[in-house]
Amino acid sequence: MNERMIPEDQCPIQIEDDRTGMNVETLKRAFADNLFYLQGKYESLATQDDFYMALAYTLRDRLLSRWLKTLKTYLENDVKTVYYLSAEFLMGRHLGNSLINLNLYERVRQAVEESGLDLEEILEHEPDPGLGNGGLGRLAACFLDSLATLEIPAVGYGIRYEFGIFHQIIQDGWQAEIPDKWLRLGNPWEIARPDQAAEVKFGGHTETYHDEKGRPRIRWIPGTTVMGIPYDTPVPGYDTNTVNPLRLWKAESSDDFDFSEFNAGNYDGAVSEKMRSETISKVLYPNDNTPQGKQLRLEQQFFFVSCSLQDIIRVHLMRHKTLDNLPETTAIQLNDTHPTVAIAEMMRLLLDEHGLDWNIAWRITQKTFAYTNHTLLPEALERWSVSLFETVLPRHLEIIYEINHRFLEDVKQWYPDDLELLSRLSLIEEGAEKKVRMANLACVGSHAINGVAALHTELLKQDTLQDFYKLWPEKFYNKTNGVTPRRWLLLSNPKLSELFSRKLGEGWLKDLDQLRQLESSIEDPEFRAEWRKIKQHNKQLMAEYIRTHNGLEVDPNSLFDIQVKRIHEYKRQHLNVLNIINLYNRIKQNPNLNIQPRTFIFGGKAAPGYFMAKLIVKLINSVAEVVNKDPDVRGRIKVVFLANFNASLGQKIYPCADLSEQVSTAGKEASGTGNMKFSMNGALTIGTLDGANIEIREEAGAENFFLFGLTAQEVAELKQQGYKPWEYYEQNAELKQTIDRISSGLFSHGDRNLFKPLVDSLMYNDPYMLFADYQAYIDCQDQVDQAYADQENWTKMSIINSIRMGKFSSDRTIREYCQQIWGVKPVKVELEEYNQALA
Ligand code: T68
Repeated sequence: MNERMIPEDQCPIQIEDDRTGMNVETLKRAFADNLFYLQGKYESLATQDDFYMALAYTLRDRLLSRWLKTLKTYLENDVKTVYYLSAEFLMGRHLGNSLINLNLYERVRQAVEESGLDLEEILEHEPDPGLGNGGLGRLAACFLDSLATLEIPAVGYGIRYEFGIFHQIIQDGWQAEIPDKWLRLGNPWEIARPDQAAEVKFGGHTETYHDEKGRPRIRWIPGTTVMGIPYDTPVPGYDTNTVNPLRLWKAESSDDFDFSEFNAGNYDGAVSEKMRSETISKVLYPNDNTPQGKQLRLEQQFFFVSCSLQDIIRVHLMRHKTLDNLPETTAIQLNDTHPTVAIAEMMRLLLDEHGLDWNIAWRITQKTFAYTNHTLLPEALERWSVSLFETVLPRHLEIIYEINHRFLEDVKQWYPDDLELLSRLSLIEEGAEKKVRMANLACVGSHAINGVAALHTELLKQDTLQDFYKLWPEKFYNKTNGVTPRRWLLLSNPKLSELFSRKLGEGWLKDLDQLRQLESSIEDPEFRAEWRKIKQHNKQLMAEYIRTHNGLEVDPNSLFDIQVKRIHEYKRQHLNVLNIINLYNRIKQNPNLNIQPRTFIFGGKAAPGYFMAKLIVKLINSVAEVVNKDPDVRGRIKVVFLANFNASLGQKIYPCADLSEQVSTAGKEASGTGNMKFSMNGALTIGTLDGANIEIREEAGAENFFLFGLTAQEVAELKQQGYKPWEYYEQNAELKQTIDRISSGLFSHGDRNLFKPLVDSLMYNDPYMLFADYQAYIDCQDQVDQAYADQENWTKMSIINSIRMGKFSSDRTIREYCQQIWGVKPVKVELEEYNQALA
């Protein structure tokens, strides 16, 4: 029969279409087709990179029907949407995640195998998109996964950095940085949407004029304009049809190049403006927890904020005639203060571009925005110099002054006579150089303010943001962080996940509390044996990784003691090192010392301009060099630094840990999220009462957690009294010996100066109180050693840690944001019938 004659209601859509089909045969065909037509390669000449690209396109095709249907559903139903504004998204590799979330892992493995290839090897060829520094960027990525999984209409907005976080290599023990060319192969996951470009203004000046009704208005005459081109990446939920967009903006010049210059023969001048515009989205600033007050950074922040707000308003106006009801369709979350200029930009758009009056515009703004704080370190709070602000964003500075004026007038009414309070609350910091306080702007312009763990929120209320808490206690919320169990268990630890699913079915993946049903298995020796076998398997994989990457043999039966996170003094990697040196000293004094063999593993990047952090990297590697080759140690302790810690390396590390090091000075780590990933994968924690450690210990039970150190309050009190680190050194023989060994040049080929800055900082200042916590930490490590000797009991504690971590699924966190802050509800996405049949 001729196909054209079939009536439309019996549409002959090829159910097993090469772009949607989910069976092995179709997947194989699609893979071969993409290799030929998109990569332009014969199989015989294709590289692993080509195979990766072909497979990525195969998966992207299967996301597209869901993605477009999701968008259509949202538009048709005029749903309230969450817009998550973040300067960073550390998404991790997409391919494995898409396989998991579309439930295609096994079928694609088979299809690839039948094509004569190895899926695991292909997965390793995806560049890890490193568009973030650490916890804050990765949190944004976990949130997007949970939002899609919970079927919440949501868009992530950020910057499409051409270079992400640098690639770290170790040379002679030092960190060296290499640019991250993650777009080198092309990016198969993104779709450019130049038709939805936005124009962003910079610099220039403002002027007053009168509108058609004779009202005075302000106009911004910019010095330059830049185009923002959106690139969309699909974010699929797990086991649902929802696919939300991550929309990242690339900066391009608004004119191709200057033809008059070009025609006059000035070729360089003709392209220079274009190059300057494109610099804006060129590179991610590699600092975590320390702001860089550079003009380009402010330009980056404003660039993506302005593009995103124009986009949000455009979409709202497609369905509504007015912006008065914006808060009913729109919730905007500010991921730290990095996007906080959005409050001024929203006011500018409403006032200057859409002609609203101040009071209405301000009500809309406050009801739309919410702010998450991620740090307690005072030096990490962003403050922009007023003069820089005036140069880059003259109109926004005027608006901020006006917000401040009106706000301080209110405060004067509520608290007459308190001038100190007024100066602390002001959006402008007075002094030699005036500064705009971004956290204050975020607090004033938002209806909700949250910390990321219970202790952190308490400290914000009592300390960092206490004045705002006094004004508006009802604005404050705690939202303890979480991580997605899809990436951090199912994808990272397939063997453990298989065990969970065999015992419980697959419900735990969307309801992590279900793992608690395994409490009854803890006493089952067979279950424990299986648990140990899985951990052993994961440790073996890591031992192989270390052999290939570090050229070092480690014993998979030794205790894997791991600290991976950004290198920062407050995170105290050097406290961990002091314990290693102390243990080394003890072994040297008694070569027959009876200890459990341990492998100390470190990983993490130091900000390139952070001297002390880089010196800590060097110290770790220098101690490793001495310890690893000393015959007296006889392999009982080994020290490993894994270069270039990132999301994909994390997926290999968390599952193999026995012990997770979470040793920050109490009151300094806002939450931590690595602590959650380790615990879920069955590591025990040695940690302080800091950030989310406190809540992890509550869930796991105090008896299953190695606690040490001062509390946040004790830290504050000791500082108040006058902390004298040298007294600890003088009174503690082991500590003295440890420090003296560093100073003696033992770890620096006799160079007594190399580590002097680090030693001096500890001896005479010790801002993070390593010496005060030293003995407690050493004693606690001795307890770990003894506990590990009893393998049956250790296994019980490991199981308990893992199965009681339900609270730390980012699904729980996102549900709380949805209900308490955003007021958004799930929206079901139904696929067309012919696609449903495929699922
Ligand atoms: C982290 N912050 C917190 N900041 O340190 C961590 N900062 O406790 C918390 O768990 C995590 O956020 C998620 O809430 C960061 O990662 C940065 O990376 C950063 C980047 C730029 C400027 C300042």
